[in-house]
Amino acid sequence: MSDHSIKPYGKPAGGWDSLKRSWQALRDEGIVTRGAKALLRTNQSEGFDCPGCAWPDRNPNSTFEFCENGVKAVAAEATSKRVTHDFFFVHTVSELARQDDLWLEAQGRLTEPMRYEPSTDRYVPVSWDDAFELIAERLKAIDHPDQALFYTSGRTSNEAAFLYQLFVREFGTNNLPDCSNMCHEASGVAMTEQIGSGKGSVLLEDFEQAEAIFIFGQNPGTNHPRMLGELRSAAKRGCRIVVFNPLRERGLERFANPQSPKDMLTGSSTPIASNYYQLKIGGDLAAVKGIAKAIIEKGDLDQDFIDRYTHGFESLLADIQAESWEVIVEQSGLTKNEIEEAAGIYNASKATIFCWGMGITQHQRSVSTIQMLMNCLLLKGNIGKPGAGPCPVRGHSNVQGDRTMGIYEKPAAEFLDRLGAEFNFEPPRAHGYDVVASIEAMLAGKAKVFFAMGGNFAAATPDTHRTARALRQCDLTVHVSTKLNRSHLVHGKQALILPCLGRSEKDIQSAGNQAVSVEDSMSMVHLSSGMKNPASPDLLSEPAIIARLAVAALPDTKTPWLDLIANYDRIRERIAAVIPGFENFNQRVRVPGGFHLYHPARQREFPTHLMRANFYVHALADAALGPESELFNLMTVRSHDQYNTTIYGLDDRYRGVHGYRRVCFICRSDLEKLGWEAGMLVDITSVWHDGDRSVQGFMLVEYDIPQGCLASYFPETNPLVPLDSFGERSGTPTSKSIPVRLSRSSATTIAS
Ligand SMILES: Nc1nc2c(c(=O)[nH]1)N[C@H]1C(S)=C(S)[C@@H](COP(=O)(O)OP(=O)(O)OC[C@H]3O[C@@H](n4cnc5c(=O)[nH]c(N)nc54)[C@H](O)[C@@H]3O)O[C@H]1N2
Ligand SMILES: Nc1nc2c(c(=O)[nH]1)N[C@H]1C(S)=C(S)[C@@H](COP(=O)(O)OP(=O)(O)OC[C@H]3O[C@@H](n4cnc5c(=O)[nH]c(N)nc54)[C@H](O)[C@@H]3O)O[C@H]1N2
Ligand SMILES: [Mo]
Repeated sequence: MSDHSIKPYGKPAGGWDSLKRSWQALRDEGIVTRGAKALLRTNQSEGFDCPGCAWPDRNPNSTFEFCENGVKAVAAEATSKRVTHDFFFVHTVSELARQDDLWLEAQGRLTEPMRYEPSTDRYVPVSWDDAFELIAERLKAIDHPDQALFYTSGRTSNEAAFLYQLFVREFGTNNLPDCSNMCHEASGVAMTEQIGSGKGSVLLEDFEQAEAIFIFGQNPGTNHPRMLGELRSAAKRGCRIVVFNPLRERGLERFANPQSPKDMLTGSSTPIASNYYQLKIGGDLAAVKGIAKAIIEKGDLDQDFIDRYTHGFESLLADIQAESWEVIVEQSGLTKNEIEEAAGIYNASKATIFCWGMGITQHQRSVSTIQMLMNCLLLKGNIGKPGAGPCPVRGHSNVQGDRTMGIYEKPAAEFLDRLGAEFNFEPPRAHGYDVVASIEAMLAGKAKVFFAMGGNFAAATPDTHRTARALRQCDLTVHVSTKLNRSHLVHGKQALILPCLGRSEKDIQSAGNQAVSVEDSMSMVHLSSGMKNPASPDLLSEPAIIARLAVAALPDTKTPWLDLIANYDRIRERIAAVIPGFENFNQRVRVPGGFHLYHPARQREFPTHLMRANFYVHALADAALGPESELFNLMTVRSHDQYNTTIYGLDDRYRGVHGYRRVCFICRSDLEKLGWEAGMLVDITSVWHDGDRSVQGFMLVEYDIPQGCLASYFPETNPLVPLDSFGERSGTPTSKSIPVRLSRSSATTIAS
């Protein structure tokens, strides 16, 4: 059990503590032997894809790749604990709603379909057929298909995602909000305009050849621990690793590889970052523009690449030359020397990878920032050559694949043409709602049925109280889920919980055991087949849930739904017919390790309107918060013991926090300025045009973070993110830059 303490972590990331914590996760879930066996089959050519992050597998035939947080994700799914109808009989929904997210998660796997019964405020058992009938009825009762919303979280397999979007479009809407809208949306928008593809172009082998790797706004030690293995090897061979992050993240400083016998037995470890730049929150646009300026002023451009492959260089040049260093320094929070030093490393490297995560994508100007990152890469021809290119590091294990399969509220016309031709229907053409627009539509009474394929919409989204009001106004909310979560308790007038199989479980359909496929962050597509017995005999697979719902809800469908799910090869044949790049899908996906989806930029092809890579000019706007402001800028991040809204424990080991989640990281000089002490409890209030929003009783933790910047955990701080504060053109909630003020809390104890 965790103690309650704050003590800086002096050890490298990884190491024995990582093994200890993994063992504890297995023990807590009561699965020491079974879980360990399941893990050995994670990310193997014959096993299942780790439900953790989207970082690619090194070698599908090698011994298993250990990852502490992968163990936690698998253990959470493989748990021996169960939520049965007895559980729901004992607890009313109002009672459950008073429990915290850690408790909800700890109750175990959902086991049978449940329907909310308002007269007793309880979930009661319902048969699968009745559940599908109820959804079909509610869908028929709305005036227009656009009054229904169909959310997806990125664990959904390619096969399930493809069927899901097909069902939704046959039903008649493009309302397919998904977790991407809150995640890497800006990367897709920015890169599609610039290089004609929204995906990263690098492969793992590029990490072996890069001379420099720049990491912007990403915390791989916690969120992509297997990436540290690549960074360790790169650092060992002299590759420069340059980090831009307001926080000192332990995993980016030093790493002891739990898979290296030498590291483990001798206690040795490897420094990761060669240079660490603690810029201001949201300072990246200015910092990267500064790097571009320094390169243009003093460095070597790849003029041949610029002439042959790009468009817009002259305008970029003029804009960057005119930019003032004072503004760059002011807005980035870095000195000119620091920026020039980073530019010097970039300039000297013949092959550079830029990685980025949520620290870049969850801001108002994320699209501009990513386009500036891409400008910088293009200036030196760092794309389409070994060891170089953009690497947006995706989150959920199949979030990239879900988009490829058509989970998108703004589908391309060609995609709809092909889908309609293959399935003999006329898909709707009007764009649908993204996540924020979905919440607004529910609030305005324009959307009345909310269906979620996975995820935890009520907790992951911004403006928690408003979102709750939105969901409660719905006629029906439905969640296809593996574990109990907040979204089951913040429900519509009618509500269903539909429990499904997890990745690690056998999926048996009439043609036998089925495998699904996923696409990782580097566009590798491979099979995933579970081998554990399902958590309950009453679970259905996600594809089966969609197919049976489609049969109930689409009386005129010409799609042979039940035939498709009898054997998932049939779904893959249809995917091959509709989605370019999936030709011979069934054969290619069975090659161990799968196959790589063609990425045009690797061949220096840029399918934009001019068939060239585009430079984009972005002015530095005035700083959102001036130096004299009383307000702080708050970023909401993940702790080491959580998977998004799934809370595994109360520790954030690498940041030295044990036993608490309601903490707020602040620097020494801000504490002194306020005359406050670490350990004091504060309320955090976000200040926005439509009024204040507050969360109470957060403990101040002194941390190495720039002045004026604060950090706290998500989802506890989601009530602070205003619904209409989202990224330009990405629509992504600005959960990494919330203007807040702190005040002494009237709370006397900190909630754990
Ligand atoms: N164990 C575990 N693994 C996960 C997840 C999880 O919750 N737990 N979530 C998955 C998902 S869906 C995703 S999207 C990824 C998320 O993985 P990350 O992108 O690493 O997400 P965050 O924890 O939000 O951390 C973002 C980092 O950005 C920094 N940052 C914040 N604001 C700024 C800024 O303005 N500029 C810069 N340069 N840095 C900034 C923060 O200090 C932090 O280090 O991880 C995936 N993997
Ligand atoms: N303030 C703030 N908010 C954020 C973020 C942030 O950094 N700060 N990050 C954003 C990001 S990057 C993301 S991706 C979103 C995440 O948003 P979501 O994807 O909606 O949330 P998760 O917490 O990943 O969803 C967890 C739930 O998924 C269900 N689940 C797990 N496995 C499966 C499965 O195999 N099938 C099905 N059907 N269900 C399953 C379980 O019931 C579990 O409770 O949150 C966003 N919200
Ligand atoms: Mo994400």
